[in-house]
Amino acid sequence: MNQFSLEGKIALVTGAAHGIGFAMACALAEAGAKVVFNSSSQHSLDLGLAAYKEQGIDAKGYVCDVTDESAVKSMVADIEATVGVIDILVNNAGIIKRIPMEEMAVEDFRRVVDVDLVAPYICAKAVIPGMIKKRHGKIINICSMMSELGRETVSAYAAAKGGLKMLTRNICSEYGEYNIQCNGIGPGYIATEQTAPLRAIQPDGSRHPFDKFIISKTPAARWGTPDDLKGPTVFLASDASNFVNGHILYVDGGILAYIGKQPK
Ligand code: NAP
Ligand code: GCO
Repeated sequence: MNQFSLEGKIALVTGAAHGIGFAMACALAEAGAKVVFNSSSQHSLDLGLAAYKEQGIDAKGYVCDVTDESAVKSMVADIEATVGVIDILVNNAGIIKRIPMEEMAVEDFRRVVDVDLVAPYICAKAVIPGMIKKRHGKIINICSMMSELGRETVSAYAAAKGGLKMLTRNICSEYGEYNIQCNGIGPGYIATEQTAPLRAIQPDGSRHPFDKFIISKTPAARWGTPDDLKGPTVFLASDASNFVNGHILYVDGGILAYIGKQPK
């Protein structure tokens, strides 16, 4: 028996038209799962559907704002009616606003917390009843380096991703007895749209100072790619992790283990 097989499983990956979510959803499909995803707009959904098709994956997509509880409930009800009860939820949709805390509007802070923390709660709440009935479920919350570390300008994001780490442990605590495992993945610095501003080539053609900073802070000496998240996602979605619960798996090229490059 292949403990990593996801044959017959149904996976909902939020915000998976592109970036990390897309790579994780492709990995789940490659392991045998039926993939369902959502986007925040029709335009992004259409691009996502075309991208899955190009990979030979028959994914089902919805336009759904994950912060809207009634929209999430309708999406989950439709998935259950047309595809089946969800076995795997990956809470991936997320945003960041890089603004010094004293300049940030409270509405911006609230929006980040809404998308990055409240929405994973809304989505988990919507799928847990089906998982309880099935006595099987895997919930994977996409956390961050900022679940452990702070840095200038990302107060709301760090607060939300730190909260998401604790929501992960709480879902594990509350629903572990129903054979539901809730774990987190904490990606390091991954080259996607979200981090593009931190890697932008400077007007004089040089690399962004933050880009150099990240390389020096990462023992692997590179940015991660969305594909680096594929194996960890399949592991946490599969029977191979049935006794792994409430854990955050950091996939960071070693950032959290490292004090940084010593001066020469
Ligand atoms: P990305 O390319 O910007 O993708 C973010 C996704 O979230 C998009 O698909 C977007 O939908 C979706 N989304 C945002 N707000 C939404 C809403 N209200 N409703 C529904 N969907 C929404 O970012 P990424 O780098 O792949 O990040 C994915 C996740 O990993 C995020 O949670 C992020 O915080 C986390 N993360 C990223 C890194 C990194 O270095 N890149 C590191 C650690 C953690 P659309 O399809 O409409 O665009
Ligand atoms: C930032 C980055 C991070 C990463 C990631 C780190 O501005 O510091 O965007 O937040 O996206 O979440 O794990």
